Amino acid sequence: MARPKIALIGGGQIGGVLAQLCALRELGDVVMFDIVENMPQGKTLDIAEASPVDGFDVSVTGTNDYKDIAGSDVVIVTAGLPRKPGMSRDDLIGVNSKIMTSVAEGIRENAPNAFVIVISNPLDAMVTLCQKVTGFPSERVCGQAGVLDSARFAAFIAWELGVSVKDVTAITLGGHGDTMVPLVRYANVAGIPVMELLEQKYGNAAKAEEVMTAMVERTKNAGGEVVKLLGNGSAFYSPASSAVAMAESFLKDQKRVLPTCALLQGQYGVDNFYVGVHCVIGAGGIEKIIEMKLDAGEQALMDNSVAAVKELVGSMNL
Ligand code: A3D
Repeated sequence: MARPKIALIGGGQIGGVLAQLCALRELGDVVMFDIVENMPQGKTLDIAEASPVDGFDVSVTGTNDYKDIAGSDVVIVTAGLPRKPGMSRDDLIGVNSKIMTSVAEGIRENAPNAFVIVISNPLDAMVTLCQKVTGFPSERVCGQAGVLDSARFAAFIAWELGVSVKDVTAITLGGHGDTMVPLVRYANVAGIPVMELLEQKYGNAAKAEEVMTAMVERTKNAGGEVVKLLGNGSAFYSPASSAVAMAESFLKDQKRVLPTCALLQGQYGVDNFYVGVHCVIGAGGIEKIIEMKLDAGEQALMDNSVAAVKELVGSMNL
């Protein structure tokens, strides 16, 4: 049986880590496309030459020709500019919309059956544009943001409580911006509510609340924290890992429940907008959108986040 084929559109910081992770996990043959001549060929040659050391039997190649992505099962899009210190993700919308339009046309013409995962920012707008231009069914076009935002929230909780990251479940819903919604009530360690553990640690509810609020704020600003420290460019290891988890769930039909930017059709009272929600990802793509029961406070935060997404997407005049 032929190996699956994974196309990476954009061979920059995230694209490079994506290629290496896909190869190390032998998820399939990797083709990296970029408009910069020779760069994707050079980057993938470098990764491929490590194959005898790392022991992966997949091909990793680079190209400047969309024809080479033909037959791809999965396409992961990182083409576009990253933000610089002081910029918001939304500041990228003008330049990245143009790039996304050309990328989506390339995917539509050359990989019409692929499952597409968008990472380019501003995420909620770029995935909307990608789906519009490709015309693919919404179960085959989604965005990566929630896996990463939730991973960041989980990491902060694990570090605070001194427990394994493997035992922490943390959920972030909504848009991939300042209004994202880390769900405190659902955060748990091996089934135990995080608030309960914080209260045990600090001996009083007020301090537990204060510590949780700080972790929620850090989660919302986590992308910016990395941008500021790097000084040039944005996070790239963790976004790549997050998208690979989504691609793997699709390719292996794992049916993982992952926070995903998906097209809502009535869920959470939202019609026809891409928003971060829990989804089942399997061989059918976005096989199911799970609507969680939110309390009034959580729903208000979700509404606020959805309003921000609507304003952002509306500014593209699609
Ligand atoms: P970078 O290292 O600049 O790579 C982007 C690549 O896109 C470059 O190699 C460009 O040559 C290439 N490119 C530009 N125009 C085109 C085009 N028309 N066709 C194909 N390729 C093109 O950036 P990066 O890898 O650090 O980030 C990529 C994107 O992901 C940016 O928009 C970031 O803001 C975004 N990002 C998203 C997240 C999420 O969690 C959603 C996290 C971090 C970064």
